Amino acid sequence: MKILWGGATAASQYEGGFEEKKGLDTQDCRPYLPRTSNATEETRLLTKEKIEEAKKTNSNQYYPFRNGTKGYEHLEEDIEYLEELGLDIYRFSISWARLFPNGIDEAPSPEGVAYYDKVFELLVKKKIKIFLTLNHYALPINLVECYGGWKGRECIKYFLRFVHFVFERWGELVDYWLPFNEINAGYFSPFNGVGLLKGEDGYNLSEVFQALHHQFVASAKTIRLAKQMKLKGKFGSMIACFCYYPLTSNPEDNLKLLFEEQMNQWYCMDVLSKGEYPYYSSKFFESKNITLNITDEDKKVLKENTCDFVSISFYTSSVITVDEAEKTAGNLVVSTKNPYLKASEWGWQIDPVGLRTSLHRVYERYGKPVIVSENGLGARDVLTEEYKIHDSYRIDYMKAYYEQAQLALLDGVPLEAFIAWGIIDIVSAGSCEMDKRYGVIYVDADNYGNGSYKRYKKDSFYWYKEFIQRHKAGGIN
Ligand code: BGP
Repeated sequence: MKILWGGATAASQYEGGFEEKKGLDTQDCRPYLPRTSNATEETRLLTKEKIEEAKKTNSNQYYPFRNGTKGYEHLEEDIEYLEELGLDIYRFSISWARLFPNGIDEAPSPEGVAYYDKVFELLVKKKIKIFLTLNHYALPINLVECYGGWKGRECIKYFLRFVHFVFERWGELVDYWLPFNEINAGYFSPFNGVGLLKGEDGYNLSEVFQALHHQFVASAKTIRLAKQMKLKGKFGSMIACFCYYPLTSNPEDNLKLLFEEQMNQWYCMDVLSKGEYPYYSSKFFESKNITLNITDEDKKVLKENTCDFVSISFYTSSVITVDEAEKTAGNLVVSTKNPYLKASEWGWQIDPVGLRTSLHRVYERYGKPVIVSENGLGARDVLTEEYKIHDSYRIDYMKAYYEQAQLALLDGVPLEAFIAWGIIDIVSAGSCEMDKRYGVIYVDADNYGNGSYKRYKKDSFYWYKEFIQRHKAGGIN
């Protein structure tokens, strides 16, 4: 078995093209705030007032997701870079608000349809396989205002309308489908994940879990629709995966780890993969006074439409302790520092071996093919006067993680694809910065949207290209 090597972007972080009759979505309302210790938190916790500000035409905030990295304008050139890299597979997402600006529109916007027609046409022409994320965080803001985001059951109906159109138009062209990006983010980052606004007392957990329930049902109904329409692609679920370690051998650390891992990491995938709520969820709901509206029809649709493959984003691992300990940042979460690991400038602890362990854990738990749908190093790159980017740190990172992924395959984990995150530089989902770059292709833009937006190949571009070629020729590198 050979791993498909890929690269990914997400519509809100990459496309831009805000003026092209696209509807306003949740990501378009997040301003860039210069980073202080809590700036990233600030920008992820949107309130009604902040949305009002974002809707003003004369707001003096800069909203970076409205520009992305101007993929809308650079599409053909970018896909040529992907072809030159030799990518087997490209993961991208469709912007719901580009197709259905208000989320509830009867018919899609012709401009949006024309843009995605072009994306699919180019990828098919270049023979690059397609991994399509139907919803990568961004939700039309109208659905937040009318229904409170995914806590409103109505979102299921409108999501299915959007999905039905995508299936009819491009359904035959997609190899792998993902209804929701990092679905567990709905729990630890409710604005990003399920479009909930933060009230004065924070988030109401019943609403958070009701919203997640609606996404589970939407995901299962998406799979049911695909079966009815006899689509050929495989359907997956995806979580942000962390590989938890207890800080010490104190049994209390280990027990706490078990509970954190269940609710933070496995919960959503347990539902989507096994088709029912896991045994541990009732006790958790009871302890937090969470009440949910789950109908018999919901239960049936979940049971009958589980996913075909499981996928993870893996950047960093987490450490759990019942005691006070030094903290560091992670993918939309805060974790305890691991004394054995180095971290990126953004505090994300680098743990390639943790990836191998996690691939085992995921396969052993679900017994389904596995995909790494995101991995990469967010780093500050320098464009030299000769227009070069010497990112040896990124090459080291990629080598280390890719080696562990291949070892997991040799161990027997059916790893079908490994997809490098942000293959072309894009705006950071967590911190809204341009400075935090993942790409092997550099985009000349800064945190405030200044720059030529020209593309340049980084040293890692040449490294990845050779790696893929070696892999095509002989399997394991
Ligand atoms: C995941 C998201 C991506 C992405 C990545 C890196 O949570 O699915 O959208 O951006 O993490 O995170 P960041 O951009 O915050 O560095």
